Formats: sequence, C-alpha cells, structure tokens
Amino acid sequence: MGSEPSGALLQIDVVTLFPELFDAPLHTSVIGRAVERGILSVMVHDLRAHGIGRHRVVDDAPYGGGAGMVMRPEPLFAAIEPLRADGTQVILLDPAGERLTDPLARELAAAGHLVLVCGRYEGIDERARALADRELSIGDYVLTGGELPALVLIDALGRLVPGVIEADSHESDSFADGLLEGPHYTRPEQFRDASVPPVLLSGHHGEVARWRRVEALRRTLARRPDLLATAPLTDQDRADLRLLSGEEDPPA
Ligand code: 21W
Repeated sequence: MGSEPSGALLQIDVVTLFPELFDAPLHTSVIGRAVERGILSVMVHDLRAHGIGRHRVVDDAPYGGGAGMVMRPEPLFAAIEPLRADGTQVILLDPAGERLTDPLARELAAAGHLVLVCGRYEGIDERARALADRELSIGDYVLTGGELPALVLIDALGRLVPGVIEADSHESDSFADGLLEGPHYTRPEQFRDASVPPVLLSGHHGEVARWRRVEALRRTLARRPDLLATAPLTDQDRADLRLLSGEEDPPA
C-alpha cells in the first residue's frame, strides 16, 4: 500500500492508529466524489503495522515520568520514510503547530503530495518531529488526536483541487476576498414573517452585486472587524463602512 502511481492532482497519504475514522468522510459528498473520480487520491496507512514486537507496540511511558503515553519514534520513521518522494511535504498535525488558514490551505492544495501524520496520546517523541516539514494546528482547542484535524485539512484542500467543485465557487468564498459573506436566500419568497430582500428578485445584476458587497461589509464589521484591517477594500467599500459604522445613515 502507498506507492502506486497516481494521476491525481493532489495525492495525500495519511498515517494513523485509527484508519477507520477516515472511512465515511472519504466516501461521502464532495470529497467522496473527488476520490472516486481520481482527482484526489487519499491513502490511509495503519501505523500499527509498524508497531514493535508481537504486540505491535507504538507507545511508551514518558522519560522523566508523568501522566500519559508518548508515541515511539521507530514506528513513525518506518511508516513515513517510505512515503517521501521528490516534492513531498510531510505534515504533522499537532496542537502546537502553525494555525491552518485559507492562504495556507491554497498553498498546500497545490503541493502535489502530502503525508499527514496523526498523533495520539500526549504526542510524539521529540525526535520524530524531524520527519515533518511543517506542523499544523486547526485551532486553539484540545482534541483527542490528529485524525479529525487531518480530515479538516483534507476537506479544505480537496475542494480547492481543480475540478472538485464548480470552477468559481472558491473565488467568492468567505475569506478568499478577506470578508465574510452576506446572507443567502432561496425559495419561498415569503417564509413565516420574513420576505426575501426585493433587490434579489429585481433581475438587476449590478444592483444585486452592490447589495451583496454591502451586506458582506455589514456582516464582517459586526462579526469579524479584525478582517477589515487586511481585506482589500475599494474607496466605495470604505465609504460604505463609514456609513455602516454609524457616522452617517446606513445604506438601504
Ligand atoms: C491533545 C495532542 C493533547 C497532545 C497545551 C496544553 C492535532 C490538535 C491535534 C492532543 C496533547 C490539532 C497541550 C487543534 C488539537 C492533536 C491531540 C497534549 C497539549 N498543549 N489542532 N496541552 N487541536 N490533538 N497536550 O488537539 O493531535 S492538530
């Protein structure tokens, strides 16, 4: 397992003690379809196969004492070294890693071949960090292992691979233009006491685009004002933001 040639635009090998966690996500919806179509290749490798001795041991108590167990380096080296080829990026999922962001996801989606290493227990022996080209975290909260973070990464990267979703969908994603998206509506036109904003029914594409931009600015200002410091904004955006922040009457 792991060395068949692949025509996929992005090839991902995962090293984990819990391969079964990957079954449903890799067979479902957008990512499942991409894997089935061969645009995205994901191979999951059981680290236990490289465990030590008859009991396939992969962990041991920490030197110096303390609670919990630490992953031994030998199984990690045995699993990961054969997966590395020219241009491979080995990524350790680790709570102390660099935070995953949209720009980093776009960079990694173009990398060609990734090996994702999922830790369990208290973490891996410090000497096994040398296997990794980078260490990534998905946020400041504590999980039980690196598998769900690896799946988050696969999901985020998979949809960026050309052909996986409709061509333009990620250009307008929240974060791609540095702003949150505004509201979306579908049928019915009237639901309970709430109706769809008339501009969306007007057929005026220019007016719709302008409304969406103002709503994106409104929502970003309300929920993530930190994003406005780095978002690329036009003079019109800045004028709208001044109105929205209450210096003057807000846009309709
Ligand atoms: C949990 C590993 C606890 C190590 C400060 C206080 C991979 C993860 C993981 C895990 C410990 C990611 C600590 C967000 C995550 C992961 C399992 C040991 C660490 N630091 N991104 N405690 N959150 N988590 N204590 O948990 O492997 S990426």
